[in-house]
Amino acid sequence: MNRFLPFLSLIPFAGANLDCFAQKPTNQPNVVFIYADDIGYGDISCNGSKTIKTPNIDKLAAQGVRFTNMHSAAATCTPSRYALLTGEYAWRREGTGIAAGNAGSIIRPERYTLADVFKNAGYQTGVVGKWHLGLGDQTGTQDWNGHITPGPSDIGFNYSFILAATGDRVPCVYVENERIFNLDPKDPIFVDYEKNFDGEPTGKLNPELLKMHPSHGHDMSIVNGISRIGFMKGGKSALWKDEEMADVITSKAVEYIEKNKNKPFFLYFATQDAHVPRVPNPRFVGSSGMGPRGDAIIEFDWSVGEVIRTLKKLGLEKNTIVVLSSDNGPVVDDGYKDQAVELLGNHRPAGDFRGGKYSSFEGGTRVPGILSWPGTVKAGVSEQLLCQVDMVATFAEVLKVKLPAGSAPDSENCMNAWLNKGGKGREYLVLQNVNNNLSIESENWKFIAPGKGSAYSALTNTEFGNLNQDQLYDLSKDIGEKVNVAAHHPEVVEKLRTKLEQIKIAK
Ligand code: NG6
Ligand code: CA
Repeated sequence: MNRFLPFLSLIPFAGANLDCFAQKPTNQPNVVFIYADDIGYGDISCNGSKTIKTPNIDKLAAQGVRFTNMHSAAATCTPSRYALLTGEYAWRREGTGIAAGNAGSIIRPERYTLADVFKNAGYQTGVVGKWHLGLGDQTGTQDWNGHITPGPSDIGFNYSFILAATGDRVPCVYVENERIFNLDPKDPIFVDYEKNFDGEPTGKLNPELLKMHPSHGHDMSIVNGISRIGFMKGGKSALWKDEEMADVITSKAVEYIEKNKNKPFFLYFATQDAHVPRVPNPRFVGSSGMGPRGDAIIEFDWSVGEVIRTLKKLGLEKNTIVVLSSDNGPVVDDGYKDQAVELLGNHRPAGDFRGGKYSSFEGGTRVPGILSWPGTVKAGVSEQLLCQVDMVATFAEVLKVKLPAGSAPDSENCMNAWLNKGGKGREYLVLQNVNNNLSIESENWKFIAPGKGSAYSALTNTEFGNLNQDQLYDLSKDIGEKVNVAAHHPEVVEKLRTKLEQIKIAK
């Protein structure tokens, strides 16, 4: 029998085999995940913003599925990103709170990640933009002038071009494949989160050197006329210019797509817009009429447009899934005097939701959510309860990758909801605010467990949602979480409290 096989394969299947080479099999779509920073549900026009216009995002939503109940797993960046990449709720792990710029790698090399799912399916995997998950082995011990390891390559990414942490934290440099980009070895870089370096100016002592002033915090080392969190010196040729950041990372994302156009690829493109400091490129300044925050959202929309334009140009549009979301809800004053408060006008960054970044209320985690896969995913709007923590299990299902035992413990396969095939989203979802207080949602009920921490921050003008008593909201009638109905529905409170306790001890 065997001796006929070579002959057989040449004749009847020859055409099919050639097709296979000409086109990637459709079970290997490219995936681009665009992750905004601090952009709220109500900041984009397809979600109802009348003030800020986001035509590129709107187009993506119109050709795909727009989710109205998509959540980041937490109301701040690091735990949301941790959950996204590992499929594990961050509150299960110590050390997953908002990371300092010199934090060690929070996701350890042995961890199975979203990038590994793609790698196991034979994909190229790249990350471009904001990282904020720590680098190197331990806090403060990185070799910033050498190989900063472990890093993204140890958790599944075979290309990385990232900000070490965030725009407002030192070191203010890009890191490409775990080495500082454009670093002159004759001008090494030094980083410290406890004390300043002798003779180096700070925002606190030298406000005359600043082009943007802090409103709270952010008064340490000055880079590009903006004072940051943490101290650094040296590395002059490597220092970023905030005005160019969107251009730099968008061009790296575009380059990555172009380079990998003939292979299946996964690109995690995490923009810095609209996190502080908000310093959009001069060509966007004034475009929103709302100051730097609005302009940064328009700049983000431009980045989205560049990615889509590139996919179209390369003929990859139909074979690429684009997912867009944000790492937490919006905040207006997050530490710089950038006129975001004064120029807000009628704009409502969180839409109809209460609270925002840092908060247990919906504004903290209910974020923009869009998935587009032209020709495969039917356009529409989905109200299913979804969370980014499910990307690991969901994309493992899309790609038919088997997850190793024990990996991604909180990630649920919601493929038929994400691909708008009529599938259900989550039955239960646990969410985390800035104080690590937990809430649980199910079937339009939202239970916020009693927790410590202040109810309100005057600095950021945010309601955190902390209270030392039960809170229950009926989201089917009260999307703005105005009326605490815990006393009227003790059975729902007990059911959700019990479920939350079970989820906490499980895994
Ligand atoms: C806060 C910062 C805020 C922002 C946030 C993290 C101060 C006063 N505030 O501590 O500006 O950086 O951390 O944001 O320092 S996140 O989106 O990366 O989680
Ligand atoms: Ca964020």
